[in-house]
Amino acid sequence: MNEKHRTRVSKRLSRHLRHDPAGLGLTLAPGGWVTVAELLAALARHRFPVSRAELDEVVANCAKQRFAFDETRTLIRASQGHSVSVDLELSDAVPPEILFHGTATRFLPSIWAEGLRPMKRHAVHLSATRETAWKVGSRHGKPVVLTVAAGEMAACGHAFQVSDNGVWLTSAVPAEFLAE
Ligand code: HQG
Repeated sequence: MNEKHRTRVSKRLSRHLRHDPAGLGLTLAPGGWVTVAELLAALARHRFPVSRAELDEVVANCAKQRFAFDETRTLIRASQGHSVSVDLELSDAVPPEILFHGTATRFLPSIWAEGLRPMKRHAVHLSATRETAWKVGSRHGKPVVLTVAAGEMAACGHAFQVSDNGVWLTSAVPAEFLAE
């Protein structure tokens, strides 16, 4: 499989496992899981055939580890990034003292006014490193990295979870916990 095709398959998986399972006639089970067999059958029905070996290759080669199998390797899910309402059934975790959020400068006025909101996703996504946050912010325009006082937030009762691929999730970040 060449890289171009891997990227096509990965984008298609993101679309259906994060945003539009119904477009393939799928429903995400609790945890965000679908069975691999149903996913592959649905993709084939929609003229996008992917073999099990190709799926394994895409999951293994994704630099951001966007997708994960369960321990039986019969279920698959997106590790984060969902816009459909989903309970990933992740346990609450104690965040590091500081986390980072990369965004575009044009969003700052609104962010200072109302804090970070999940917007179209099910949670606010936070990065463990400034570098990753910078890359995330660059996707939206002129990047800026905000620091999030995650330790203080946790002490105030805000819950955090960490996805299988190391992205920190929380439902909202009030502006008082943010700094530029
Ligand atoms: C911004 C990628 C105005 C927020 C990445 C962001 C990540 C506000 C944008 C994952 C706001 C939403 C998620 C407010 C937040 N007013 N703008 N109150 N609150 N925003 O794409 O965090 O490559 O939904 O700052 O690596 O950029 O897809 O979220 O700029 O982990 O695997 O609204 O997606 O992963 O944008 O990215 P997004 P995100 P993948």
